Amino acid sequence: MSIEVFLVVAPIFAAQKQVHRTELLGIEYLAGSAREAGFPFEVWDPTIGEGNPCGPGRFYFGPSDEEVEKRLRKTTPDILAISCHYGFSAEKAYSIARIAKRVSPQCTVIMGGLFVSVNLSLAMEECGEIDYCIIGEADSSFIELLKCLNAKEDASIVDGLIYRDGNSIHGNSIRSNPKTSYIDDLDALPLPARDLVPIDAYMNGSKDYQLYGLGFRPALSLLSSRSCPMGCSFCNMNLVHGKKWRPRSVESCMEEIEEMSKRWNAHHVFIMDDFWNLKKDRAKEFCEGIIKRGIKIRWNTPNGISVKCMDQELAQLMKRSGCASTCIAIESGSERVRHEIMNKKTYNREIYSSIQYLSDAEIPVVGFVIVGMPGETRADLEESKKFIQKLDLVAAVVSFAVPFRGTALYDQLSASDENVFDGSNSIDDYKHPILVPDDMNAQEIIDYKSELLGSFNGLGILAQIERENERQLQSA
Ligand code: B12
Ligand code: SF4
Repeated sequence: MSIEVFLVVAPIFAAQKQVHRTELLGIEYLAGSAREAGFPFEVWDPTIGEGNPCGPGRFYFGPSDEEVEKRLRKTTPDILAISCHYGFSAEKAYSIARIAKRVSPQCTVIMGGLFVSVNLSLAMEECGEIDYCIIGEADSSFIELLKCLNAKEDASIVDGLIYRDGNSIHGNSIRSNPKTSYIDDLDALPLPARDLVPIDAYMNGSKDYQLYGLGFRPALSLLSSRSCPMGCSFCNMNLVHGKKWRPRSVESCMEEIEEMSKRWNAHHVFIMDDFWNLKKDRAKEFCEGIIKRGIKIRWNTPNGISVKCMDQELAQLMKRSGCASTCIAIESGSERVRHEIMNKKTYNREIYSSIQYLSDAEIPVVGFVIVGMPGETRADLEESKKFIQKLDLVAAVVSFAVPFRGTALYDQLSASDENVFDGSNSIDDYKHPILVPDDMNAQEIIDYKSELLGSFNGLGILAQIERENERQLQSA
């Protein structure tokens, strides 16, 4: 008999009672690999549903301690796996680990996700009840650890594993193996195990996740490649997925999309890649695949696509294959800010022409913009605004810069201030400017953001397009 795994999604906090939902691909991938290796796997996502008020303008999405205890007494797992991405979830994740050990001291607690990948041994230092952590992409390493635990063998050779020397719960000697290997052949992984998660809640919950008015429903998410080689100074995605872009074959993506449509009756696919169009020819093949197979699906790219790899042919193929809208990572309309501050080597002409190709293909474009990077000046922001306002966008999504741990931005700021606020208390943190240019004040940057947001009135247009697309899908 194999050991049984119970995976819990760490609770989250938000400023509103309802948060947008999409499926959690990382967990579905882990569940698929565990099943293939023969380990019974159960998932509990207690963040689904409405949040409970927990302070002024603050809502908690997660279970009470009593609910956790009840659930763990009922499930009695051999392994409690906790998925924790965000700093604001960590304390609650620790509480779940503590309850698990109280209910069943022999239960092994494993934590993974972005939080561990960024903070390494911190979770095990702060919570003695966590036995192991795994850094980064864990599809292989998690299964290796399960195999070792199942066979009661030494696990200390597992790539990216953080463990306690001597296996004492409160042992101080924490060791860690660096994360060195990433999965090159993504086609070899089982498809995300959508049947092991509350998929209806994710598919229909996406109605709240309108992605700036662009999401249809029911919707599922696809990861056609992992990682991105760009290295922007504000991004820490590579701590989970490494720096090398790794694509799946177009064939395998088409099989998954077909399954999404036929088995799950999805009407829409969110392409969640970090750099979907890194190889232009592959992106074209991807669109042609949908067209040739006649898959009736709409799709979009909520994570943004790159302006570096776009041309007229690709934009036209995107449209013909059902691309309903797209987000473009502009970040700043000032080349100086992008190149010297953000380490983003894109050019204004690339931004301009990509948006033109997409608009000509009648694909609505939303632009992502970040404001308040250290070293950015009022003049940069003015230049940026002028450039962005001239672009053919239906909407702009303007975010205040956040120095996430593990980014070059965080390292730069922490070199002179050891208490850099990394925005890890709550999602609400991202709603206020954390960094303000030297020659501006916080209110000015808030006003700047509002003005830029107000420059485009496309959300109404997007809602109309959404209704029209749904009508077409239903009559198809
Ligand atoms: C899809 C996505 C979302 C989705 C779903 C999030 C989720 N929980 O999966 C939604 C839209 C909800 C979302 C929201 C947000 N997101 Co988000 N999101 C992503 C994105 C683009 C992809 C995640 C993904 O599916 N990856 C693919 C899978 C395969 O990887 P994975 O989930 O990391 O899982 C692997 C490992 O982490 C590990 N693992 C995961 N769980 C476990 C558990 C165990 C036990 C083990 C051993 C291993 C393990 O193994 C998995 C398989 O290899 C990432 C960027 C990225 N590329 O990672 C940003 C990212 C994680 N998000 C980010 C942010 C900031 C947010 C928001 C705070 C944005 C906002 N301002 O509101 C919100 C808050 C989320 C919330 N409400 O909790 C930042 C995080 C930065 C940080 N904090 O350091 C990222 C890195 C984007 C970026 N470039 O800045 N997000
Ligand atoms: S292009 Fe996007 S995913 Fe790649 S490093 Fe920059 S922000 Fe991160």
